[in-house]
Order: sequence, then structure tokens, then C-alpha cells
Amino acid sequence: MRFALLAGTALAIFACTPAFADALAMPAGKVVLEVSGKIANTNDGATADFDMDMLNGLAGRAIVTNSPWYDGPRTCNGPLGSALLEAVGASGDMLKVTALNDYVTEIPVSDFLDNAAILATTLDGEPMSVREKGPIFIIYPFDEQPALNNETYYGRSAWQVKSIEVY
Ligand SMILES: Nc1nc2c(c(=O)[nH]1)N[C@H]1C(S)=C(S)[C@@H](COP(=O)(O)O)O[C@H]1N2
Ligand SMILES: [Mo]
Repeated sequence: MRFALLAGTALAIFACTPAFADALAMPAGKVVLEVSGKIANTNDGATADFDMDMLNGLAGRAIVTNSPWYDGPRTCNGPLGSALLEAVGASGDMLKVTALNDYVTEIPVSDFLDNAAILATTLDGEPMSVREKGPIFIIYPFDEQPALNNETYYGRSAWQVKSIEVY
């Protein structure tokens, strides 16, 4: 009886552990992004913490684009949203993105898979200070895909991103 209970508990704990969780490195530097929610790969309890080197080590791209925030085209560089989702083993459909100023925006996961949006970590090759809307700015390829130029996507382009919840 007691054994059955113990075995049951062990099984329940085991069943809650994702079967194919990939190891996520531990951040060595300052944590700049915390990802939580429906994710399989974590490094801090139920959370996936990232420092800048971890973010910039993910598959990324440059987006050279005009935007509402800058005069003329600027070069934004950083990990693909899709690469971040893959790194954490995301399984949800939506992202709740929170910025340092507590601005919150909801982004469908499909956005990151369809539009090659990035979490920009540099602007014209330089890291962005918080004053310059850094350290992380979600940027869509507005010039490549003119249909993205509307309030919906501008609103999803959160700057000073500090955390993302997958749900
Ligand atoms: N961190 C943060 N990002 C944000 C916002 C905000 O208030 N804080 N506003 C969003 C909205 S609703 C839009 S339309 C654009 C507006 O940018 P602007 O205020 O520089 O024109 O940024 C988006 N990103
Ligand atoms: Mo907006």
C-alpha cells in the first residue's frame, strides 16, 4: 500500500517532466530575458534565463528597415523569435511580452514563425542601452513586408523587453 503510493508519486513527478527536454546553458552574464510558461527547456526552476551571449548565440538575422521609431532605415540585429522559441521548447500559441516599463503586448506564436521577426539586441551594430529602447527590441521586417506597417505590428514591437510568457 505504502509502496504503491510512493510509486504513484514517483510516476506523477516523472510524468510531469518533459520527455525530451534539451539542456539550456546557465547564463554567465547579467540575465536580460526571462522566458516562462509552456516551455520544456529551463535553467532556473520553471524559467529559462538568458544573458546577452546566449541570445546572440541563437540563429539570428539582420533587419534593415524603416520604422516608426527612427529616421530612415536602421540595421537591427538579433536572434530570430523562432530560434528563441525553439531554444526554450515552446509549446503554446501565444506570447505575453512584458517590457521594463511594464508595457505588455500579446504576440501570436505564428507571428514569429511566419515573419522572421527578431529580438533585436543591436542597432547599427551597437548594443542598445535602456535609454535607447534596449536591451531587447522586438523588430519585424517592415520594409520587406509592407503589410506589417500598421498599429497591430507596431504595438507588438515592444522595446525594453524583459520577459516573455508562453501560453
Ligand atoms: N516598451 C514599450 N514598447 C512599446 C510601447 C510601449 O509603451 N512600451 N508602445 C507600443 C505601441 S502601442 C506602439 S504603436 C509603438 C509606438 O511607438 P512610439 O510611441 O515610439 O510611437 O511602440 C510599441 N512598443
Ligand atoms: Mo500603438
